[in-house]
Amino acid sequence: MKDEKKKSGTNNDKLKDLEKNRKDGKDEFLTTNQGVKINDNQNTLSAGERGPSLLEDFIFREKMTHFDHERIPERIVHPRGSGAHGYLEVYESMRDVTKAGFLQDPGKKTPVFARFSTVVGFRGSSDVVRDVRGFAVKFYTEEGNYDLVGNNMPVFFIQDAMKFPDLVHSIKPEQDNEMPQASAAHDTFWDFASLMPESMHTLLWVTSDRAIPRSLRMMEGFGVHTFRFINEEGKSTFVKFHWKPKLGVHGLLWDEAQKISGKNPDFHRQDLWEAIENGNYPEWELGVQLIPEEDEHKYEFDILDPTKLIPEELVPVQLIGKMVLNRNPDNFFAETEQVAFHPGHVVPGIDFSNDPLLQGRLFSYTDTQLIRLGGPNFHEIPINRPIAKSHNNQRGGHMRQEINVGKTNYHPNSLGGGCPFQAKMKEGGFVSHHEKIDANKIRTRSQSFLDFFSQATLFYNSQTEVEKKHIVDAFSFELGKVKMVEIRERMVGLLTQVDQDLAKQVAENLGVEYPREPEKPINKGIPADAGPEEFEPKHVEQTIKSSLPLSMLNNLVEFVASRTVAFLCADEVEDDSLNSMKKALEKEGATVKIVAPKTGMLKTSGGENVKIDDSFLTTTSVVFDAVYVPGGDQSISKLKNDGDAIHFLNEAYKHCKPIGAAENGALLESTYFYNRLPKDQFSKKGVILNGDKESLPKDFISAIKKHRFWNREKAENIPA
Ligand code: HDD
Repeated sequence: MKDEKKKSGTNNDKLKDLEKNRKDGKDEFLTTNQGVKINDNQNTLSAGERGPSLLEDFIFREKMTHFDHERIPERIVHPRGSGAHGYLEVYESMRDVTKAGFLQDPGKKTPVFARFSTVVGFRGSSDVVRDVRGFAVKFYTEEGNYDLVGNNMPVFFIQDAMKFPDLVHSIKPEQDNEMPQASAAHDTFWDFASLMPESMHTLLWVTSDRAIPRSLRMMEGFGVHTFRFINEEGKSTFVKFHWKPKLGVHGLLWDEAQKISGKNPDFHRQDLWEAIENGNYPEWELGVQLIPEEDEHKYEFDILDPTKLIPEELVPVQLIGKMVLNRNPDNFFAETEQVAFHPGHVVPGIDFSNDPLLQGRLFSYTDTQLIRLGGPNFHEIPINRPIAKSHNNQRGGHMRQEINVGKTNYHPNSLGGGCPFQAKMKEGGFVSHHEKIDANKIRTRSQSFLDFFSQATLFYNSQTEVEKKHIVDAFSFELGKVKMVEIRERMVGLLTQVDQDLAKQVAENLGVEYPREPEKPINKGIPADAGPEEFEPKHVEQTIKSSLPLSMLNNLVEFVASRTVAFLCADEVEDDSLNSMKKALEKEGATVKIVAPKTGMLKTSGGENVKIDDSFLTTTSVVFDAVYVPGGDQSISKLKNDGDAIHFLNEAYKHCKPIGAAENGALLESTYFYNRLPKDQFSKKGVILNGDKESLPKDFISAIKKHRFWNREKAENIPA
């Protein structure tokens, strides 16, 4: 079954291309790398039974040497990631604005490999930390590889690549003691941030629940920078790229995320892998915001500034295709680890803008692959090689795979018939956009980049009250971990520039003084010889005060498929209430897991044997989307005496998850919330009790579609 699923994705040119490198040891002899069959893989060659090992043991030496060299340096940022294969299918031709071949024909499918990542944590850290998520897609187009190397947030911390090493040094574990792991909640990061007011907009995104996604399948992606589309006539149109997930954007709660980190640090990786294995293929629509060149200076922000987004109310997102991920990699290292992305991998029809962050990135990515993958031939690694033909005069270098024939490795040549030829533009040769530049060489920041706060305010204003509260909590947590009071105070000072209430609440939680007069922001990022007024941050009047797509909760997508529901059971669980709910949920595509006091099998009241998926020791409420308690007096009375079962329900309640129970919720009577909640409030708060075989599953499914019942958050103060 699984193999069939995997093969369903092989119908694409890149997967066929990878086929020649796939190796399967099934029914084969064990050999050395030189192909010599191995007779004994357990014992080293030694002088006598109890004597020393012999140096001549080439089999042992080869095995051990390879093992000693199995690791490569992890990515300096985005080291922990998960990848998958799939395709992009275009809805409509984009011919008017771009000549990019893969965007010309409706229905055209282009193979892709996508990799999602956290930024800060090491390769072995948890998936569910508060962080930006990388969202990188490699398109294997017929005109060469195109990489869209984006994030799940549309803005970035800094405006100029010159500051990137400082940003990353500050947010990574501190240099003296290498703590903390996978977290921005420490002094060096907030010291940097408090001196870098341009970070404010991105910090609002990072303190929102966008930074703790429920699933990699449930987050948006953004190209961040403004790029250019170029059409056949050479006309340029500015473009911003978006990925919109079919399942909508959903977050975890912070308390939940921290607990999942302990219980299942592979939470996102596993969710992506299982969704694909089970045929719930993740999908995103590719969207573009198109900005005619004439409109470059039309907005109150600079479209070259990567700390700004273009509100969708000003430039709507046009959906031009969909990406479906339908096949897991065969080998994590060969594919997900060795894939090398680069924003500079573009194809004719796509070009760069002068965004100073993007310009710096164009240098960094090849440079980093040289150290990470060990030399200049990383483009030959199967996952990186294009399906388009590639020929040039580059030769040699570590681990060269191609055997270039003939005499010539230079251009121009006559001995090789002048091959390979340069391609004219009409033959598909890449020609950079003819942008006129006539300028002095200077190091400065454009005046149009100096509004650091207005879009942070726009983002905050666009959130629901629940989302605002989570932002306050996140700032309070992050800054609460900062030891230097001055840093906390500086951050509160900066928050006053965004929203007074936000600043006040954070100040209160931190126990620092709330400045009566909003503090003048500190701007340390300017040249020493510039006049200070010149670089004073500005607040620019915004065209819109709030933007609907910026809130996750205002854009809820209701679905059940691939959500996981825990069934709390013990022996003598009642067959009917277990099976009818299970059937109803599975029909909707949900995954049901039987959770019981022990693992193994349990016996239903009807004498059936049911496999237990997890015990209270091996799982916890935080990894589920909803909980159901089937009926059966014996089963319920056993669970009533099990503190873990009661904690499971209390915690699910605290995290606002739907809870269903047969037989009027007898087990729930033992929870903290049951008697504190007026009975007529139950269903409004997502606790579904009353109902028969038909209505109970129906109501429970409707509750699951809502995902969470925010009306209970904090209100009942659950001690779980
Ligand atoms: Fe970067 C990796 C996304 C700014 C330098 N970056 C990397 C990855 C993603 C991004 C998704 C992981 C790719 C993968 O899965 O292998 N980076 C971004 C975005 C940025 C950004 C959306 C801002 C808009 N990055 C940025 C700057 C620089 C870099 C300003 C340096 C000037 N990024 C790198 C890097 C990495 C990288 C050091 C580390 C591993 C790699 O490239 O392959 O070169």
